[in-house]
Amino acid sequence: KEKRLAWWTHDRFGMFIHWGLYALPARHEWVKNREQLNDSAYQKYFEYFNPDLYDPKVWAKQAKAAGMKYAVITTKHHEGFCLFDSKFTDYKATNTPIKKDLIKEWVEAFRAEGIKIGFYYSLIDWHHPDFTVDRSHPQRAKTDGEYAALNKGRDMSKYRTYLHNQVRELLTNYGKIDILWLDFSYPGKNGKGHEDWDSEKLIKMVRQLQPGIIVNDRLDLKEYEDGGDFVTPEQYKVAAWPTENGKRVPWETCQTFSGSWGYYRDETSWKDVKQLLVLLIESVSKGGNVLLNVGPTARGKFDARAQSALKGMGEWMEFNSRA
Ligand code: FUL
Repeated sequence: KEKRLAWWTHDRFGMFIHWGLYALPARHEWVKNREQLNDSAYQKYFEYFNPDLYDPKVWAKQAKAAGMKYAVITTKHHEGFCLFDSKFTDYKATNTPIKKDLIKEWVEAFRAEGIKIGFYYSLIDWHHPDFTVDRSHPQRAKTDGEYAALNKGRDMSKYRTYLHNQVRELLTNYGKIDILWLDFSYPGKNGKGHEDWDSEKLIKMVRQLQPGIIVNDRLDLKEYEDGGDFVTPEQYKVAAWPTENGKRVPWETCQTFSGSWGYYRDETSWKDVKQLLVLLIESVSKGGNVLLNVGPTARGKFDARAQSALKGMGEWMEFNSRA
């Protein structure tokens, strides 16, 4: 594990990218859930998804100039929409007006800049017809009877197969992948995420398909032999090097510029460059990594506030001799 993590521990600083249909409403990547939108209300974002200004080469240059050495992009977030071309769904970028596998171009552009490649993939899926409707689903109900009616005909084992198939595609069709960042925000039905997703089998497949890949800790496999390679404290400044059973563990804090992960146009709580640098320095000084998130706009650009924050960090990096 230490050997696998050596480059990552050395590199310390990466870019997170949350991009999906939620960039269109531009008010949080959880918008479907928060506003309890059903599939047909959400469909317009699919029909109008057309990032005409998308040029991942520009993103990659901006990441590199900021001193970032790896990047992790949402291939699918909780909304279920796939930025990549998958055989197992129609709910993907190739079927929107942009008509392209956006992940393919992204991988090529970031690799060309020498940036390591990471895929985020959501274990949760608010679009898949077999995914269980529970209290954390956009279609949540009020009574047990209503839940039973909503879940009639839904078969989580079919979703599980879909999820395994898609992870296999991601780890087969895009060359060497350096990081897999799986995400649940709530631990599945009855708090048994690892059963819903068959996480044990999943991580075995991942290791087999991409020897050398590093995987985060969100598979709900805490008590298992292989629960992933590093822990992922989210949105807080870690006060001391985190430990498990008295041993220091590898960790990475993921952080946003403002609050949401997806593009949120009207958010005004943006951190300034000094806050971001302090976050980075404090994290590194306690043995951690920082994965700093950008939520690109629906047209495929980084917001001007993100660009200037990245530039500010890059100036500091250059001054401190980080190539
Ligand atoms: C959370 C998700 O629910 C957020 O939307 C975001 O992706 C964050 C990194 O992980 O659990």
